Amino acid sequence: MRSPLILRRSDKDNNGSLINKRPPILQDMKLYYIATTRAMRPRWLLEEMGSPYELIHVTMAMTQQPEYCQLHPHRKVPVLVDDDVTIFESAAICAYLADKYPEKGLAPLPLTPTRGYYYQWLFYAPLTLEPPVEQFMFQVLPNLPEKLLPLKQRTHVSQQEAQEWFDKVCAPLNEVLNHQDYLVENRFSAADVVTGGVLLWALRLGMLKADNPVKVYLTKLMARPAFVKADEDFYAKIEF
Ligand SMILES: N[C@@H](CCC(=O)N[C@@H](CS)C(=O)NCC(=O)O)C(=O)O
Repeated sequence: MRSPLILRRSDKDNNGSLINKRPPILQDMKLYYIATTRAMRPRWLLEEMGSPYELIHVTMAMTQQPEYCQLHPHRKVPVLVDDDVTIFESAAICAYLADKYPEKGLAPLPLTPTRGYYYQWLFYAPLTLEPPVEQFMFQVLPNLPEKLLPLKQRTHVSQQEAQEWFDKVCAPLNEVLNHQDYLVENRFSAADVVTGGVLLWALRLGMLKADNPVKVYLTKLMARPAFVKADEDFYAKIEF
């Protein structure tokens, strides 16, 4: 299996420094996808970029095929295949896409102070905001298939504890969004897509109870045409 990010030989000049040989071609992109999952997040970002990509609908059964292991070591979605690069982890895919197409303006430039805040929220979403949402989900959807988390390990946090935990990790977001529309310098970025994807789960699980800045923020994100497109099959029947 290829490592997540491999530079091609042609990407380096004789001194070993990175050069941009040719503009990347978006048609090469393939997103391995199951509706309602975290795969919606990179799909939303691809829609924001407005360029063609191929959505490969897989089922949980298809991820059990031996070949799928070459795409994802834990047989999960999403996976992005971009020419000779294969990447898993939804937030990493979003970061990769935003950097690959800087002209789309979905990430602040590297080595700028703004980039630091962008990283902060990009990592906050899957590492700090999502865990209580996942725990809550395991309580309300106890039959959810998750290969890496056996049922017996899902019950250590009650629904109420997960809610309280979530409210706590939402507080810094409410603080920032109280005076700006987007997380990073008030400009829409891939960090909003990843955060919005987590908050979307929270909303649909009934965890966003108060009419606070986070809820207003999510409502605005959900009105974006790219979001609407990426969310179109939310009510599709999922095959396991
Ligand atoms: N941290 C990973 C999590 C990937 C993940 O757990 N994907 C879920 C769908 S949201 C999956 O494929 N679950 C199938 C299973 O575990 O059987 C990411 O953000 O991409």
